[in-house]
Amino acid sequence: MKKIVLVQPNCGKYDLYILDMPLGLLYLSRLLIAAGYEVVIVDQRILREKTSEILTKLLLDSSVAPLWVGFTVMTGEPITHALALSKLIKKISSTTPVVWGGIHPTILPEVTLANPAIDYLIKGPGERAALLLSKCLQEGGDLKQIPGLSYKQDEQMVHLPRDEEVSEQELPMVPYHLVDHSKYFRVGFEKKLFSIMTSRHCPHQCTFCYNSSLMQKKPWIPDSLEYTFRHIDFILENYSPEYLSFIDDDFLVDKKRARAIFQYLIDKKLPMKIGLRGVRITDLYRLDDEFLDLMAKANTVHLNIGVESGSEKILNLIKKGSNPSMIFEVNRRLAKWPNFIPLYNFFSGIPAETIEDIRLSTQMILRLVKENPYCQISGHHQYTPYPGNLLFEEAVERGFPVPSTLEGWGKLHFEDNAKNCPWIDKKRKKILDMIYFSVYFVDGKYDTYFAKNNWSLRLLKPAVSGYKSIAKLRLKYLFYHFPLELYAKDLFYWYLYDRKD
Ligand code: B12
Repeated sequence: MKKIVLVQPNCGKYDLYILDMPLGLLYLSRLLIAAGYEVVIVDQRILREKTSEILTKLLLDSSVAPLWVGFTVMTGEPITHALALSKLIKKISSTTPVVWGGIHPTILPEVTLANPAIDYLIKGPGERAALLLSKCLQEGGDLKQIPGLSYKQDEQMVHLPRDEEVSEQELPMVPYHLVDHSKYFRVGFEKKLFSIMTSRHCPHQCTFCYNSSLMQKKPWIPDSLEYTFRHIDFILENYSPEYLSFIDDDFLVDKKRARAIFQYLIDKKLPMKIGLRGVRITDLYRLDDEFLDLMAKANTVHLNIGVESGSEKILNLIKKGSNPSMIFEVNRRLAKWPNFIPLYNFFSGIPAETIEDIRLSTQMILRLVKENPYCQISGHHQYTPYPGNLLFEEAVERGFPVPSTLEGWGKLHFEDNAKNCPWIDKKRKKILDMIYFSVYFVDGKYDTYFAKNNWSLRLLKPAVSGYKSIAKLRLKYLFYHFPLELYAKDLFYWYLYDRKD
């Protein structure tokens, strides 16, 4: 039977701290495997510089040359890596079809397919489409029958409407065995970390999120409880993880359903810890103590919460549905359960934001860590206009230079995108760069994550503790002069990441 190679490209500096399982590729493989195709997943974040060599070997293997090579691609740096590897494939074997899927090709099919290294792309859910495409490429057939497919014909592009979401119950179990799960980690988390998804999409309409885009706008689709329990059991029985990370966009939409899942986990009586990647302040606000108790009993540790801003004006503008007093109240309540580690995410730099709004965010950060010693600030990122959502249109009106090529989209970095936003002047950019760095030092992150299992980082502990007070002062006064630590950071990343590229 034919072989299909699926590639997870590098994501960026993120890969030094977080390597999540490539669920997009694993989900995609289900029907392919059931139909008898051999699927090989190549994860560049793990293989690093060996990736090109391995792809070359796979392409030149004359006994089973791949039927096609697929890439899963998010906007930003993953594009650069996926494109370089796609070009390599075309160079070695110009007849092997290169197929892109995932969020970026879904939202911007035209500019993606315009690149000569890409033959096909699939928009939206890929399971059925990938199987139909494989059959067409192997046996011939009508490409027009493949939902979500975009392809080139007579120098024109054809874009077919995307597939409906497939019900999980109708699909085979995710073939997790295709990856070596011991390689996936989050710095400072339990070693045997496993990702699981139990629902798709989100019922809310935050204007900066892909869920507000016309391409993605879908109702929230939960897996049935029966299927979710079967899915959890399958993972527990085969992989016995020490940590289960629920990557759902919004895990607490349906309180009754979430309660049943927590109760199921409690009944299992396992030491395994739980992390929730998508939790909203508005959901937590309506939970009573009894529910939070249940979550704690289920060993829930990390709650990844998009706070976004400390300014009520900005929260209203981005349609978050929360407000600062709600945020403070939720934080104080969560502090009553020492095993909860709320991870708060912020971002800054949308056109309507003033210095005063930024100050409200940094003041909020300082107050959150003061009122809850267990909470951590995951990051204060720089607003990156990801295409397709409502806020993107506004950024374009305000002069955001929309990249016209795939290479251009690959140059967007959420760490320092302020430089691409014409409404952000030099001084504000310096402030945002400083905040981006300082927030990593205002909480217990260094001790609990970075220095936990690393003796060389433990040696730096006195310096890091000393810097904590400076970081807090920087945030309090938005003091951005003498940015010596930023030079040190650049050197650190150059040594660990850029040097190797
Ligand atoms: C896990 C995750 C990550 C992981 C890495 C993901 C990975 N593959 O390893 C990490 C933590 C590194 C990460 C980082 C970031 N992420 Co992220 N992440 C996610 C998350 C929560 C889940 C992805 C996932 O596994 N989904 C489950 C699978 C089953 O769904 P899927 O990927 O869509 O796959 C289906 C289809 O798309 C298609 N498909 C997918 N790949 C392919 C390939 C082929 C060939 C084909 C045919 C089809 C196909 O078929 C699949 C099955 O139906 C999504 C949100 C979400 N719910 O998707 C955000 C999301 C992808 N992330 C997002 C963002 C913005 C980021 C960050 C910038 C956030 C930040 N500030 O931290 C960084 C950026 C990293 C970078 N340098 O670019 C945005 C992407 C927006 C965009 N336009 O790209 C999303 C959509 C979240 C959001 N709400 O906006 N992320």
